[in-house]
Order: sequence, then C-alpha cells, then structure tokens
Amino acid sequence: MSEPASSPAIPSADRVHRLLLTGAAGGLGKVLRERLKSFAEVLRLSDIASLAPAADAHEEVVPCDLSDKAAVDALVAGCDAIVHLGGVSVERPFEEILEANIRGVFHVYEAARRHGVKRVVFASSNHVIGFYRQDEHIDATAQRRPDGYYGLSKSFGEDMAQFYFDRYGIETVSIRIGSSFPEPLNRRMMHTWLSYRDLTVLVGKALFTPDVGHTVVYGMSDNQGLWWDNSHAAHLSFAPQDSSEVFRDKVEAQPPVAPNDPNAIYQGGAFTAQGPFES
Ligand code: NAI
Ligand code: 15L
Repeated sequence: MSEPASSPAIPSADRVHRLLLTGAAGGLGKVLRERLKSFAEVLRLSDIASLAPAADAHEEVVPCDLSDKAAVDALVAGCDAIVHLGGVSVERPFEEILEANIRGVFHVYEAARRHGVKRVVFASSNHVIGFYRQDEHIDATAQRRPDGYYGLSKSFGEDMAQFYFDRYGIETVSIRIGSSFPEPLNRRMMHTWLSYRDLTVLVGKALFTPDVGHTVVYGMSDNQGLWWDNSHAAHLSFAPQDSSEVFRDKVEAQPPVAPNDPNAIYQGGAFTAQGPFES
C-alpha cells in the first residue's frame, strides 16, 4: 500500500448508491448478483452474455462488450463503485485475452476516471503467480510469475490499478482469487479454494475498507497448507470462515496425481502447461 495522490471518497457506511458488477452472467457473477444486494441501493449488472432481466427496481441490466470503449464509458456513468469480474477467465489465445481483459480493464479504469468512481474491486487471479512451485510460500510482494496470457492480463490489470491510484487516486483492491467454486474440485484446490461465503465477505471488505490505496490480497478460505500470506492486506481484516478441509475425504478419493503433473508442481496447476496456440 502506498500514499494516495488524492483522498479516497467512498463513504464508510457499507453501502453505495449504484454498484456496477461486470461479468454478471458468469459463475461468480451469478453468485454475487444475489449476495451483493445489501451493498448497494442499485446493482447495475453487465455482461456480453445474456442476463436474466432485472428482478426489481434495485437491479439494472446493461449489456456491454468490455472491448467497446464508448459502451464501457456509458456503462460506468452514474456508478459509485465497480466490482470488475468480466473478461476471459481461462487461458486462451492472446488476441481473445487482449480484447476482453487488457483493453477491457483499461476501458473500465478510464471510465472510472472520467465519471469520478473512486473504488474498484478487481478480480485478479492466482495465475499472476502461477509459476511458483507448490512448496514455496509467498506474499503480495513476491515478484509476479504469470503462467500464461491470462495470468499476464491479470498482472496488467493489477498494474493498471496501481497506476490509476498513483495518478488519479482511484482505489482498488485486487483479489488474487484462488479457486472459487462450490467446493474444491481436486487436490490443488484444497490449497486454493475460496468459498462463496468468504468471497462475498472479502468483496465487502474490498469495497468498504477505507484507505486501501492499491491493495493486493489473495482470495482463499482458511484452508490447511496455504501457499499465500495475506499479511500485507491485514488492514482489510479479512478473516475467512470456511475451509477446504471438510472436503478432504472426497477429494482424496480421486486417483493420485503423478509427481510430474503440473497440477502437483506449480501453484497455477494445469494453466502452466497450456499452449502454445500457434505453430
Ligand atoms: P466466468 O468465465 O464464468 O465469467 C466471466 C464473465 O465475463 C462471463 O459471463 C463472460 O461472458 C464475461 N465476459 C467475457 N468477455 C467479455 C467481454 N468482452 N465483455 C463483457 N463481458 C465479458 O468466470 P468466473 O469464474 O465467474 O470468474 C469471474 C472473474 O474472477 C474473472 O475475471 C476471473 O478471471 C476471475 N477469477 C475467477 C476464479 C474462480 O475460481 N472462479 C479464480 C481466479 C480469478
Ligand atoms: C482462475 O483464474 C480461473 O478463472 C478459474 O476458472 C480457475 O481455473 C482458477 O483460476 C484456479 O486456478 O483454480
């Protein structure tokens, strides 16, 4: 965390008037559509994919392609804070990542600057550090080691967040989400799992903790054998309540993973072995 160029503006009460949720049609977007309701008078929901219509006057549905700068500018107008989940969420050829994630995150921050939005929660990913080995223990200051174009795009997003704070005072919490699903799907996710309940609490901390500057926090539950240290994000007071431990027997009933499988070696697991996408 560094000193802000100008004062943060979000009120300390844990509620804003209009909160924008991008990526609202996705896996986590659907979860947060329900769970962020109490954080805002109006939740503006956006995605390139189709969305269920607004349920009531507390929801607005605004379709938008993040690669369309003018459309993103209109999307952000009138919003007080942004939870930015939208984009390509797996490893893909560079051009796909470029449009949704790299141009997309620039469009979101530039619109935030133009419309006076002072707080962004950025869905970063463990894949910004995916090439660390599973026997290494790292914190938010560890040099990034992206494990593909997707991880590179999230690394770029974190730098974008830092720049827009240093230059314009827009505050961001970049959450390096581990694996947020209903339950851990394999042995690697025993370390990386983030329950939906803990995700929701962390997004709330990221929205409403004052003076975060640009904070990087690892998004994981209170699992055993953690690879990541959140001491640099202690000011968020994030205390996860869930643990992957309750799923251990189920996960360990799966066939063992070969020692030379990337899922057994690297924190980023299989993402480290994707590509090349061109001959
Ligand atoms: P998802 O793939 O289910 O949702 C992403 C959404 O972004 C989709 O609904 C998609 O239509 C939308 N999107 C893609 N390109 C777009 C574009 N050009 N314009 C507008 N919308 C576009 O992913 P999920 O799992 O919900 O993840 C949400 C965010 O959290 C993503 O940014 C992902 O990278 C990040 N994340 C998720 C993790 C997880 O375990 N679920 C782990 C680490 C990061
Ligand atoms: C991610 O960044 C992906 O968006 C998600 O689908 C999972 O693959 C997760 O990382 C993970 O590493 O388990």
